[in-house]
Formats: sequence, structure tokens, C-alpha cells
Amino acid sequence: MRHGQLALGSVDGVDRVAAVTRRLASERGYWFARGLLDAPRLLALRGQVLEICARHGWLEGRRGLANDAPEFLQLQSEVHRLAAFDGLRADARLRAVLEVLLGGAVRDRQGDVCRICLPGAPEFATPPHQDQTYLKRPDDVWTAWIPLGDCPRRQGSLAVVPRSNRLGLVSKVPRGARWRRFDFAAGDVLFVHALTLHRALVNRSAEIRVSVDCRYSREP
Ligand SMILES: O=C(O)CCC(=O)C(=O)O
Repeated sequence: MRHGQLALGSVDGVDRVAAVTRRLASERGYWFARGLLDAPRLLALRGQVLEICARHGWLEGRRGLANDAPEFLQLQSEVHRLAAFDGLRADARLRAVLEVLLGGAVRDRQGDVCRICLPGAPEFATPPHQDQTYLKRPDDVWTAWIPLGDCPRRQGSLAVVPRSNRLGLVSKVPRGARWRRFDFAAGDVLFVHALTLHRALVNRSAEIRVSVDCRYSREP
């Protein structure tokens, strides 16, 4: 093999792809991985989440669940007991990407949340923020944002400001910030660094957006 040539399929080639991925992700503050996860598994989990919500009557007569509402906490507690949710956050493909982003072995369960966003309720769309404002951690944390089904922009997918992770903590969205928006197909995952500004778009579709955000740090 000539010097500098990528040996596809070799350990050398894999290492170089990992190094480039890590560098680009840490520059941009996000990494969008298309088709990383199995769509049928995600859809099955979506069904379970919606079943919990329907059983409690949370899908009727309200516009959304506030993050500090007892119903929201109840949703977290029931979703965290689902084997399918455990399986998802431990997924080997997810962890493989996180090992690249974090540069080593990965620790999961660093603050995982399941969210439902009902159509036409802009007041419940997550406003711009950096997770580090709340996490206040000295180590790197990456979130895997995973819609449980197709989630085009009009269904309220997550948007990020590329390279905002380079700004440190900010008190407001910088003037002229350009938001990068994504149309997710089931199986796509957006990895977001804790310093990256992100927000949810308004759900302007007729569908309920169901998503999970799972956080990971490096194993000490
Ligand atoms: O899904 C959302 O609406 C917000 C997610 C979020 O802010 C996060 O994952 O940190």
C-alpha cells in the first residue's frame, strides 16, 4: 500500500475515519449519523411511550407536558423501566460513535429524557440552550438525540448552531447565529456536545413528536 493511502476495512483505515469524525464533531459541536439505528425497534419503543401516555390520558385536552409537571416525571419513571429503552441507550452502534466522540470507553445514564411534543403547541418547544448551563460538569458530555420515528423539521426536530460549542457558555444566542436544521428519518441520530446551542423547532405537523435524549460521558 502506498504511503497515505486508506486501507479500507483495515484497522488503520478505521482509526483514521474515527480520528476525522472526532475532529470534525469537536469542531462543529455536533455529529449527524444517518441510518445508525434500527427503525423498527425505535417505532416499537414509540408505540410503548404513546401507550403509557394514552393510559394516563395525557394525549387529550392538553397542549403538552411541562418539564417540571408531575406527569412529565411520571413519564420518565415509566419509560426508564422499559427494557426497550435500556436496549436503545446501550445500543452497540450508538456506543461505537460515542466512543469515537469521547475518545474512549463510554459511561451511559448521564441524564436521559423521553419527550413528547404535541402538534401546534409552540410554547412547549424547547428554547435555545446549552446543556452545560444545567450540567455544570468539568468533563465532556455528548447527547444522542433520537426521534422515535421519522421526524422532519415540521414535526419539531432538533436544531443546532454549528461551532457554538467553541464559544464557551453564552448568556444568549449570538446575533447572526445560523441554525442548522435536520429532517430525520427513523434511525438517524444527532449527537450534540453539552456546549452546543440547540433548540427544538415548533411541531407544525399533525403528528406527535416522540424522542429521547440520552447523555454519555467518558468512563473515568
Ligand atoms: O427534544 C427536545 O425538545 C429538547 C432536547 C434537548 O434540549 C436536549 O437533548 O438537550
